[in-house]
Amino acid sequence: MAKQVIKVPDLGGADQVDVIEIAVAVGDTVAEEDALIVVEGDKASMDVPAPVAGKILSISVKEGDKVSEGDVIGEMETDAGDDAGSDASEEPAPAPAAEQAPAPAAEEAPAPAAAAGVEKEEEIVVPDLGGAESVDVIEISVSAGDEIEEGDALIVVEGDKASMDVPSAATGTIVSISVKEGDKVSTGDVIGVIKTRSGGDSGGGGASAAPAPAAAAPAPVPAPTSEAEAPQEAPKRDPHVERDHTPSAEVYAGPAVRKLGRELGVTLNKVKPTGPRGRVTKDDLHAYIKEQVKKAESGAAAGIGGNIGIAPMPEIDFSQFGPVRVEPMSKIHKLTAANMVRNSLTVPHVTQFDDADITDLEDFRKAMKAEAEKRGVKITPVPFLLKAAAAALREVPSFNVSLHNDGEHIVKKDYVHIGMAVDTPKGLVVPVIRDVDKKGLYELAEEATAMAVAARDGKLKPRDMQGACFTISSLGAIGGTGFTPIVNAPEVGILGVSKLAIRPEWNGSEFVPRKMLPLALSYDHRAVNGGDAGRFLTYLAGVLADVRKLLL
Ligand code: CAO
Repeated sequence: MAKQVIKVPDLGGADQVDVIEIAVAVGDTVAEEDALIVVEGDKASMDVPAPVAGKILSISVKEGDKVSEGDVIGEMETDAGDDAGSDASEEPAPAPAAEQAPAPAAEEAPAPAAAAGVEKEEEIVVPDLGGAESVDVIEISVSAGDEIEEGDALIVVEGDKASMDVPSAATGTIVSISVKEGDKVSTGDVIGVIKTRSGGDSGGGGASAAPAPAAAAPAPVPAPTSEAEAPQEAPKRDPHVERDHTPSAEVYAGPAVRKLGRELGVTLNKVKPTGPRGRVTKDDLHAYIKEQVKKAESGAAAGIGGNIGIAPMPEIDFSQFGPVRVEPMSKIHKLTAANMVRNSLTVPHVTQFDDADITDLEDFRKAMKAEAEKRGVKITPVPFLLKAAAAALREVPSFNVSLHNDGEHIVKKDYVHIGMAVDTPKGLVVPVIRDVDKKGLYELAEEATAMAVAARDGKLKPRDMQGACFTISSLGAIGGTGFTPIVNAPEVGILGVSKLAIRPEWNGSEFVPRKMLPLALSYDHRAVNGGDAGRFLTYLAGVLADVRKLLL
């Protein structure tokens, strides 16, 4: 058996991504590649997989934490090797996401002597709770890597009548915390591991001589059984009392929430509590801040060019009309919503329509089917659209631009990267296919399929979704005769493609049935004018009508 520290692998350049899900619990046995946690950056969520098979010893992050590449997220016990894994060189090469654990238990593997003293890892156990059993963990006040002082709160627990801090008995660095909010703990339960240093300024005082649990055990705290003794007892709330008149000190909140409140400059009595017994949680604080920012932003937006008079959205209780379920939006969904508001309010949109006659393209596509199948790719209209848009961006370079942030320059692009909107269960994502002008139809078909699969599996990296000049949003497989897409700023435009329809077209002497593809081009009228857009869409539709133009 060996211990392995689990670290966050390469996140493709993303930094400080949110932990949105803890997929395993302490004690779980996992196979290599099983998801341990799910993280979410600005544009996508992704699993952090187990680097090897084994048993989870601890998870040192919690939902809502932010992590970056190399951050420790927990420890595993693996079958590799025969001892505690302190000698990394004897182990097989670890997966990129993990590396060998430092010395694990205090008594079996004393840490090497550091300049300031001897480092030692010790278990943190729940102290005497004065008879209370199975109290709720309501807050985790520290994370792995935190430097703490003796007496600092580690977690907050809550019994029947009061909540209390579990303080640290030692000064040191938190290695891991093995409980999470919502867990139940009793006296003597191990809640994590701390690295202390003797001979330095460790508060552990002789930790090396004392048995680990005793040395690291937090100081006893008042039992959660007596209201008089309870340091964090919830004030009895009178629902008729105006919240703003409640002094902050009487607001029911844990020390970490109070600290965060102070850091953010929020008066806690203004925050709507959603925790048990009216406790203010960190989420409540974040929700309050978001609400205030939204209010400030909509106020600022209303100020553009005078008061445009956007009335606040009324709060409606939909349950008065019938049964409802209120579910949280995914982060991608929320981000998309925020971007849509920004883009629709700040980009002056014009949408121009055309129909491309793709009768010949469809014949050609059908003729390619057997060859495509042999190559293992599916040729839909999308690779043709990518190719035609790339040709149009090259033909009309004044359209391959972005408005500079300063509003005074135009950024002209010598590359042709195109985004492709993909509908996924977690929301809309737009992977980017690079250098579309330099790729063939089969290559584009293959890449578009791979990107759509990765998008739906949540496997896109942030860099897969950056750098597009232009986006294609195809609803052709779904249906509809047309829609007006919103520009994905700072891109210049977006092509909305609807379902092809067979229509009678006049060929000069008679009506003939033709396959017509409805196109809608929305563009940023600050960056380009109608002439550029008209030339761009006409050329694009012309290429789709006669793909031989791609050879020119
Ligand atoms: N008209 C008629 N049929 C069409 C078509 C069109 N414009 N476009 C595609 N089709 C057909 C395809 O040929 C395919 O038919 P066969 O299976 O018979 O060959 C079928 O529809 C399904 O296509 P697909 O979905 O497998 O592949 P695609 O290349 O058309 O689309 C992708 C890929 C990723 C663009 C698409 O799956 C998707 O997610 N679209 C939604 C994008 C979106 O949500 N946009 C809105 C953004 S704004 O909110």
